[in-house]
Amino acid sequence: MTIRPILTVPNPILKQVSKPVDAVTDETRKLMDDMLETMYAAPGIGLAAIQIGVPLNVIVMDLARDGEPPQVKYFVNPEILEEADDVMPYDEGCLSVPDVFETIERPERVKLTYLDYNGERVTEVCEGLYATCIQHEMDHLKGIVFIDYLSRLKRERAVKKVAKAEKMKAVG
Ligand code: K1U
Ligand code: ZN
Repeated sequence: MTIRPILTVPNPILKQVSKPVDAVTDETRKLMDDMLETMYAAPGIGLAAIQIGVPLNVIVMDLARDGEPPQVKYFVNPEILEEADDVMPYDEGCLSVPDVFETIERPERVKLTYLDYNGERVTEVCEGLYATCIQHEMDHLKGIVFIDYLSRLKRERAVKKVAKAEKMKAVG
């Protein structure tokens, strides 16, 4: 498994719309393995393939808290079938916008269908953080980053903060 670099805003690749996967193959599984390793190393609780520069509809997630056994989930070609009218606010972060957290409201429950690691179809209802995280990750597949929901001022401030932190990292 390989840890791959995570793209950060304002990289234009993050704006790309990802494409469906034709079939879940060993190549797809290798991508998912690398994504999981990359997500754990960051560390994060979710990752979309476009965040490592691969424009495919693939997401990995593990919402287990410290000390809990892993709850790894793999999503290929996820689709939301239904969403609740009620919304839930959550202080979201994003590995592509490091050290920026903002409250975003999303439907608190969604019905989801996707292919798993073995290419089997799964349809389930998710709620709470699971619902928030899958919607955040599915936004990445559409080229949307959570700061796109903020005011222009807040978004530009977030992008500047990331650029400044990366400049500082580069000069050591
Ligand atoms: O960049 C990403 O898409 C991953 C992102 C997922 C997410 C977090 C919160 C709300 C919605 C989606 C992250 O994982 S940010 C890092 C994070 O939340 C975290 C990191 C370590 C421990 C616990 C949480
Ligand atoms: Zn994100």
